[in-house]
Amino acid sequence: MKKQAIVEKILGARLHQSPAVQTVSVFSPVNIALIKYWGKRDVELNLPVTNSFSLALPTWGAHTTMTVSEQDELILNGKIIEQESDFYQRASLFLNLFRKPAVLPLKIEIKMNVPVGAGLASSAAGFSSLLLALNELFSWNLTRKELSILSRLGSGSASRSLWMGFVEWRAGVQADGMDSYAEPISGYWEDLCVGLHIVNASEKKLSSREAMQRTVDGSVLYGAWPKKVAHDLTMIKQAMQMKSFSLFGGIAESNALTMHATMLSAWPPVCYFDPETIASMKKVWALREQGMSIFFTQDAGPNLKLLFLNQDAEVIQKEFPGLIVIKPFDY
Ligand code: 2P0
Repeated sequence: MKKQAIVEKILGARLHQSPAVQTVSVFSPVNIALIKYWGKRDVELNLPVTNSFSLALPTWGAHTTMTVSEQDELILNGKIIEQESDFYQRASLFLNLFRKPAVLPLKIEIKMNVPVGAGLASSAAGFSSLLLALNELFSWNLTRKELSILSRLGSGSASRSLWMGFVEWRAGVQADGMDSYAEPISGYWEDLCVGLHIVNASEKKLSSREAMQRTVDGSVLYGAWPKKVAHDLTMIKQAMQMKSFSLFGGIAESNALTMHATMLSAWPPVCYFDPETIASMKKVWALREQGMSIFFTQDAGPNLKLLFLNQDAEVIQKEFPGLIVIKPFDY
């Protein structure tokens, strides 16, 4: 198994250490991709076809407590997760990579303050928090780069959830993915706001993992995606450095729409738009026509993340009742 080989390569003899403490608590933020990760060059190792670029939401994410216990137990927002569920299975497979030679029973309590499985990056925060917790429990002292590589084995986007602010995950070229990890990108943007516009908080029916693969396998438009990402990545970093918000927001929105276009052209088609998603997009476009600087991005779910500057926050909150306004650099 390729994943196990990576874990052994990075942890070496540390893999057989006993826990240094009995319980730890950690936090990982969710990260919103502005230039998306969509498509894998290696499915088992979650190695991406392209780089991606994200922004962390500092106080939103997974608060995870891990305790050495009598038996495995996974509790999400106060609810015991059944062993048969996809989430339990994925988490368990991930944890077992690090529990050698025998499985050390763990009680894991995750408190997630964003809706789970609704395209709000809960898996990124969840898996990175599991790895951060293991790192502390066993006192492995892993570097951020190593944490990023290992979090990726749980969920690709988790590789970006180890920093605040802007982050770029480099696709890398090596077959073992030792050069595929994320790094922080300097750029402080005090006025930048992200608005979580939740139109439907229920769990999606089609996982992003499956949707991504279906797109790579069957979308005639997917061939254009890597070129689009390369262009958008260069441009958005320039826009960030120049603090040109209209350029920045426009690139993010265009990148998200192009990703969804590749999904729509897959067969069977993948569609994460609800009627309310489209209505909200149209509202954003209408506001722009009226001169307001507002853009959106959308992931593998019907909810929108609005991008705007602090000076417009009050007006935008009135236009989108219930909007959760987050200042990514105010922490
Ligand atoms: C992203 N998404 O860049 C993109 C945009 C969804 C849309 O990363 O299979 O849960 O675990 O590597 O990380 C969601 O995919 O997928 C995702 P796996 P993941 O945020």
